[in-house]
Amino acid sequence: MEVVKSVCRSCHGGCGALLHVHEGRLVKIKGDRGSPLNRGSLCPIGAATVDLVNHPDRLRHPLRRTGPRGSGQWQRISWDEALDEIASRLLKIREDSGPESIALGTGTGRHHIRWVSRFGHALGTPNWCEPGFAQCFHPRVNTCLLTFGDFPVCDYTGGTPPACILFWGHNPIHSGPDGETRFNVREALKHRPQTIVVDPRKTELAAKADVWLRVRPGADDTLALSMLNVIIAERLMDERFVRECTHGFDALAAHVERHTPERAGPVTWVPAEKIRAAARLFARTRPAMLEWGCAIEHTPNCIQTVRALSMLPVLTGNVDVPGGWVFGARAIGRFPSLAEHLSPEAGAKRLGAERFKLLGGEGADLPAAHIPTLLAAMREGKPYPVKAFLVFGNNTLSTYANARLVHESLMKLDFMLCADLFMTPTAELADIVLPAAAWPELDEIVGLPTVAANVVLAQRKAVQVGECKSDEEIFVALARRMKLPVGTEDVKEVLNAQLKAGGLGYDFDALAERGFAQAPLRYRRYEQAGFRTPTGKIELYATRFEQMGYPPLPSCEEPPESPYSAPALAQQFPLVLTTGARIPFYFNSEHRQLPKLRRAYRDPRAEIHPDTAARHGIADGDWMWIETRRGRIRQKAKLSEGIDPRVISAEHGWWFPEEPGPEYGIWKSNVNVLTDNGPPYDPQMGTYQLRGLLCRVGKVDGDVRRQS
Ligand SMILES: Nc1nc2c(c(=O)[nH]1)N[C@H]1C(S)=C(S)[C@@H](COP(=O)(O)OP(=O)(O)OC[C@H]3O[C@@H](n4cnc5c(=O)[nH]c(N)nc54)[C@H](O)[C@@H]3O)O[C@H]1N2
Ligand SMILES: Nc1nc2c(c(=O)[nH]1)N[C@H]1C(S)=C(S)[C@@H](COP(=O)(O)OP(=O)(O)OC[C@H]3O[C@@H](n4cnc5c(=O)[nH]c(N)nc54)[C@H](O)[C@@H]3O)O[C@H]1N2
Ligand code: SF4
Ligand SMILES: [Mo]
Repeated sequence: MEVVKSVCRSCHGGCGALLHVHEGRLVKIKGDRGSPLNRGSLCPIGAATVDLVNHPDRLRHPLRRTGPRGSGQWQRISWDEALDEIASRLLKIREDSGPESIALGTGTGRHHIRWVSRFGHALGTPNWCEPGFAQCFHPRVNTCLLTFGDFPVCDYTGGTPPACILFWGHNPIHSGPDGETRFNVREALKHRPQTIVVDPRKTELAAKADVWLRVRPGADDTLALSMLNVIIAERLMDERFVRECTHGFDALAAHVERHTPERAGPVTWVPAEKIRAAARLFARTRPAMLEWGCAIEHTPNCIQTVRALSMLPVLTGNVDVPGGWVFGARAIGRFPSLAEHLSPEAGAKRLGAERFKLLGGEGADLPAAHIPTLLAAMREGKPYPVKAFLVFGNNTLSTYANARLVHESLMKLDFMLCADLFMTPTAELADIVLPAAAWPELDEIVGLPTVAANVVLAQRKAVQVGECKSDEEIFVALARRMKLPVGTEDVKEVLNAQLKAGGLGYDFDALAERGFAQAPLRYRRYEQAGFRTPTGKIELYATRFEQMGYPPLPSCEEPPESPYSAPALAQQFPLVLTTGARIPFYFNSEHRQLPKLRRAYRDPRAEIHPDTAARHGIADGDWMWIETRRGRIRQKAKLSEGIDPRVISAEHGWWFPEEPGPEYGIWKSNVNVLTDNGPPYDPQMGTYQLRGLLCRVGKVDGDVRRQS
């Protein structure tokens, strides 16, 4: 038995993992006790890796569609045939319609995410996208890069435990994204910090919190501004830090004066005294950290919500201190993105970039295209046609808002390619499907926490499954087949270039031997260097925002679909719907085909208050329908005293691999049948609304499994 030291990538994670290989087959996975991120633990998803890798339904060779798009008729082809066909189709489309008519898509934080835009740059197209770009994490990253000069992360590894943690729209003990693994959070909780939780559901964290603010979904901006109001009005700030390290405090103070908890209470559904209690507790307990999640990025006021929240640790002096928010070592070098090969004219064609500068323009760290604009270009050919879509690890029909419209858009394509581990309802729409390698089948490096990169880990190829290739290898093979002038180096060369630029002193093989390398954390770096912003300070008043024509101070804005912004609609759809709260058994739309996980969690569930359920004759475990203006789906009712009687929380990512293709039940329980991808969008980022929508519910009669 061979044991390969690697790193789990079944989530954004990075848990150290020991892969046990027998006769070329993965037979066991164990957590690596030596890893600083998990100290030997694995979550249920990571523990199911052997079943994932060896699953009988894995795609094992390339496929070509033989019937009409979406007919589910496929024929096995060789890699040579697949690469030839893809190369010739893409070269023809590029010649006829321009490189920008070819778009690329990928999924959240995948190992190959930067390779996607790299391949786009080599091809000459600025249009690549990821459903988490405008909706998840990158709003936080780009906002902080512009106003802090760097991206702060929670300090779990420096030896000083936090005295207070504010969990806002984030449930990291289940989701643990971006290398701030659930295990580090649980470890910190053992030191019994004060905790504040801002969540519409009574989660495990909320139930144990010192203060729980049961916010109305979508009202986080108003709540955050009222907490800033309390901290400033009651002079709870770290006066020295604010004076020496921030820019624009007086303007902010004047700006939030009217946002009192008393005004925020009725709109946020949080009593004013609770808001005051939370603000006081956070400001008086140091060191404190903010654990923020994607819930704050799921409304069209995403960026200003992020802005307001980011100021809580700043005003209270919890930045760049042990046990608070810290900046990373960035021990992984810049990825060779080949962006320099994209001409300014080609770059200017990036869809949505001109309007949404934090997503695709000068305010973006990694500029991406705006998904609703891209889909419209597929459907309507405006502002120019998008004819090809190359999808590398994304179940588009499941995770993009307004799934019916997404389907209509994809059906209009001339050419679609999908690389995935499994046949999905999205892959069924492709012309060619490629078998992608899962994480134990490829070499990569990852720096965690994401952006901060205090730890650099090596992911190592332990096994080969069928004819699967890593996405990285596919890009290199395609670039070579298309005879592109750049992007043709071996994968290892690219990994080594990054490691060299990171300055840790290891090449890939040396790092792989060790498993990981850790850079020491340093605090109070600003005392020497200041902050990398135009004013050298953390910008409460954002000068870069002002230059780009965006509000320099955070504002609140009711989501377009809410009981207050759309009262007439609320007559018909009286309940507030939030979507996507993570569960520990699945990663977004993945893993429903793994028997162990499916036994632990068989069906989609939506949380509902018992009084609301009773009014509709719904009992715990009953199938209920949930309906918005866009459509209707079914999930099982999970009765919960903790949720507001006016709120429903439905799960995302559901389809049923056990049901017949090509649809695999994608229209039954897919929460994105209910969401909208139309305007208004966040003016800076192009974000659409996934939380705080209007819905109604009812009991499903009869046997739901027989209904289509
Ligand atoms: N309504 C609603 N919608 C949401 C959310 C929500 O909360 N509510 N959350 C949003 C957020 S935050 C995000 S980030 C997105 C996530 O959305 P995505 O990142 O698109 O997630 P998935 O659709 O699960 O896509 C993962 C696909 O990649 C495949 N895959 C896994 N590993 C590999 C690999 O190594 N290579 C390749 N080629 N394929 C691989 C999987 O089999 C799966 O089909 O969803 C968004 N959508
Ligand atoms: N096991 C597992 N882990 C995952 C994922 C997964 O699918 N499964 N997905 C990964 C991805 S892509 C991401 S982005 C992260 C996301 O992980 P998190 O950032 O933790 O996001 P969620 O779990 O979607 O939502 C966090 C909490 O926000 C609450 N919430 C819902 N609506 C609102 C609201 O309007 N305001 C506030 N304040 N709270 C609200 C929910 O009840 C939930 O408890 O997790 C990653 N990790
Ligand atoms: S938390 Fe993520 S990285 Fe860790 S074992 Fe689970 S899936 Fe793997
Ligand atoms: Mo995400």
